[in-house]
Order: sequence, then structure tokens, then C-alpha cells
Amino acid sequence: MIDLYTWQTPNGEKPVVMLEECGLDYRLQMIDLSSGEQKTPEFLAINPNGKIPALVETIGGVPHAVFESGAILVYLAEKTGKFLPASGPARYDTLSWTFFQVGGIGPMLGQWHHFDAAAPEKIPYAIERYRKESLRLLGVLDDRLKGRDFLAGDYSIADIIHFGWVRAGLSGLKNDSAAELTSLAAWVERVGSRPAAKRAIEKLDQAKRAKTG
Ligand SMILES: N[C@@H](CCC(=O)N[C@@H](CS)C(=O)NCC(=O)O)C(=O)O
Repeated sequence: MIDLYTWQTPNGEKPVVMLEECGLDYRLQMIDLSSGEQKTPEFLAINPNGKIPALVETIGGVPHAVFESGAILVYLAEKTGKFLPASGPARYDTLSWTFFQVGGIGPMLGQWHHFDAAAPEKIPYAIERYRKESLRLLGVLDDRLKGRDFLAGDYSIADIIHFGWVRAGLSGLKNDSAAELTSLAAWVERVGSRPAAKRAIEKLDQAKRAKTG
């Protein structure tokens, strides 16, 4: 059985979409970030970095933990043989765009949101630095998607890993910059219309409400 430790955030959503796409059985274990459950000794034993998502699969009574969303998606793709080509250029194309999210889109949009909306002090230099880099990265995705349906050939973990972040990023953008990212906006619609993506969003929402009341 697979236990997914997660919360309703763009990083937390990625493996839920993947599990739904793969049709695997799993249990959602909600880790309430607002009450610090990600830093308990029990959770740190699963992910020493104290962040969601993390997955534990118990096979033959032996639990095996995987953390970092990119590693979790690769693990599930290799387990099922889905959404990541097994070899050759298509595999590395998919991995390149997958890790573009982990190393670029996630950290940059995350810092932008932090300095723009969450930081107790408004620091114009920090807001501008991360806003500019986030828009540049979103522009790279938009260019990539011109004339293509998905980031790396067929629908893959590269699309799954970007979906929540790009959806949140575009909805947070004021009209001016979002208007130019038309290929990316069309891709968000395309990925978001998949039944698995809809189920994942709904299941996370329900599980969060069940936990927080
Ligand atoms: N690189 C990590 C990032 C994970 C991450 O930043 N998770 C956030 C939620 S979106 C978290 O757990 N934050 C709680 C904390 O830092 O205490 C991944 O892709 O899995």
C-alpha cells in the first residue's frame, strides 16, 4: 500500500495527480503545515528535510520512503511504466523539463509569492528580482508550448509536475503579463480538463477540509 504524506499546496498536489493518472491505490495522510506537523519526529523519519510531499510504500511488510516531488514522480512512473519513456532521447527530454520545474519554476515562484504576499516587510528589490525571474521562466514554458500540446512529447511527468505551480502562477499574475502567456494558459486548460487532475484537486480539498474542519 502507498501512503502519501501531503497538503493542499502546488508541491503537495503533484503526486496526487500522478497517483490518480496511474490508477494506483493510495491513502492520503494529511500533514497540516500550519500546525507544524511536517517537523514532528515521526514525519522527519520519513523526510529528514521536513517538507511535503513524501511517499511511503510498504512492500512485504517493509516500508520504503521517497521524498522530493521529482523523485516521487519518477518512482511512480518507473513503478507503473507510465508518463516517462523508459529510455532514449524522449526519456531525457521528459526529465529535463521535469527538473526545470524542481530547480526553477518551484523555487522562483515560491520566493516571489513569499516576498510579494507573505513577508512581513515589503522589500522592493526582492519582489522585483523574483517577479522578473518567474516571468522569464514562465515565458520559457510558453515558448516551449507554442505548436505543442505538452512539454515533452506525450503527456508526461513534466506536465504533471508543472501543473499546480503554473496554474497558481498564472492566476496570481495581474492582467498585463498573463495576457502574453497564451500557449501556457491553453496548456493549463488542457491539463486541468483531464479527469485525473480534477479528481486530485477535489480529493485534496476534501481531505484538507476533513482534517481542519
Ligand atoms: N523541493 C521540494 C519542495 C517541497 C516544499 O517546499 N514543500 C512545502 C510545501 S509546498 C513545505 O512542506 N513547506 C513546509 C515547511 O517548509 O516547513 C519538493 O519538490 O518536494
